[in-house]
Amino acid sequence: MKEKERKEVYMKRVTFIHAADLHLDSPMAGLKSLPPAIFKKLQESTFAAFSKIVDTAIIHSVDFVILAGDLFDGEDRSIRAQIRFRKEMERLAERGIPVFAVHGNHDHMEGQWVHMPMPDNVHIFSHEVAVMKHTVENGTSVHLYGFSYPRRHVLERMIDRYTRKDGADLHIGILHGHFEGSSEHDKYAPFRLKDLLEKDFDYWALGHIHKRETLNEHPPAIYPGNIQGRNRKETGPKGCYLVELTESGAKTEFLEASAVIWEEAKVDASNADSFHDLFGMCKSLIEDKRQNTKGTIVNLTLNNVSLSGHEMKSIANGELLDALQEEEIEEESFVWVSNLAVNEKRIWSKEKLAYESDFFTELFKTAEQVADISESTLPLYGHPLARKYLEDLHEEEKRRLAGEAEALLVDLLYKEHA
Ligand SMILES: [Mn+2]
Repeated sequence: MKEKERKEVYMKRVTFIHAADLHLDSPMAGLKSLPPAIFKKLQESTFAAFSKIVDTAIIHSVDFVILAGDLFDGEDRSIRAQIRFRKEMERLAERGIPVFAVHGNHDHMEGQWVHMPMPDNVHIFSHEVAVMKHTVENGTSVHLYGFSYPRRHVLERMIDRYTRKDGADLHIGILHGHFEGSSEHDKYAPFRLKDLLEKDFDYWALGHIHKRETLNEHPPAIYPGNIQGRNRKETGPKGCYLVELTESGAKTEFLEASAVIWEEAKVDASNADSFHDLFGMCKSLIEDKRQNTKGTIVNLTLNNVSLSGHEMKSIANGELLDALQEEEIEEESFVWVSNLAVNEKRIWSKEKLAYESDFFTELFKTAEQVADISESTLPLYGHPLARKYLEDLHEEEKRRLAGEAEALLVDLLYKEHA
């Protein structure tokens, strides 16, 4: 009994913040068409989000902070970004909060940059997997394992070089790398879940994949995602994890930090009988999306739109989008519709057409088989100049494009057929 009591009193426990993919000073390229005030807010957003994470660390007075790679967006690490980063590190230093960080494929060590020294509380892992020991105020000791990218392309299975080293109460792996099974990121320092679990660590602080994901619960293996969305593909709230780790398990909590949120939204326009109705629907969606002290950029899709010819024409001309943007005051909690896609109500039903005509049955079958549209996009993606500016298409986008092509074709044929 006594033994048990003592164990409870001396329970080994640490608290920390786990963040990754800060991409500080991300240039937000390709978004210059936004109104200047919003563009400026976006350019500032990676810093604002990081500042909020440091606030969180201070408010919760955590034992330490882990940054799992891609601290800076560019391999040249702008001086502005380093100064801002150092200021945040100094705020943590004043409170005696250490930081354990690795560099990733974006801020790898081979880049040319003006070297700005960091305060002593900042511990950066070198290019070989190493162990750092840290003992927190309550006496709990931790081994932290990690490495920084010596160059951009690290294709080796770095996970094989992580080995648990006895001599600490808790063991935390920091790894900026590619989880085999996810497809949208470069396959650097790949690993499987099995590899992580075999190491017998208490927590895996992952980085590299920008979408938040918990790969495993016990022990936690977490991608916190990036701290601020940088384009329309990086949707939803972004932030960091607050972790309380003990010998018997972990409590994890996601905390939002982003200054601007990207969103995809849909409006079902079936009941809109006029341009005015549709405008009202869009306006009320915009008010639903509005958040306190935070901007929102929305990509809006209107479905089942069926209005008179000239109303459809004015929407196609961009007048609806203009009207929505015009009403928006560029203040802190803005909701900016940056893109408007319109899907007309279909005057044909797929089932009915397929039932009535062998021709359409054949067409739908063919369309389904065109799951891989890479052949059609080859001329574009094969073009050396165009390729530089294009990102690879997600599976979802490919399906959407194939669906749109099918609808376009049927619309055309249906009109002839009818
Ligand atoms: Mn990244």
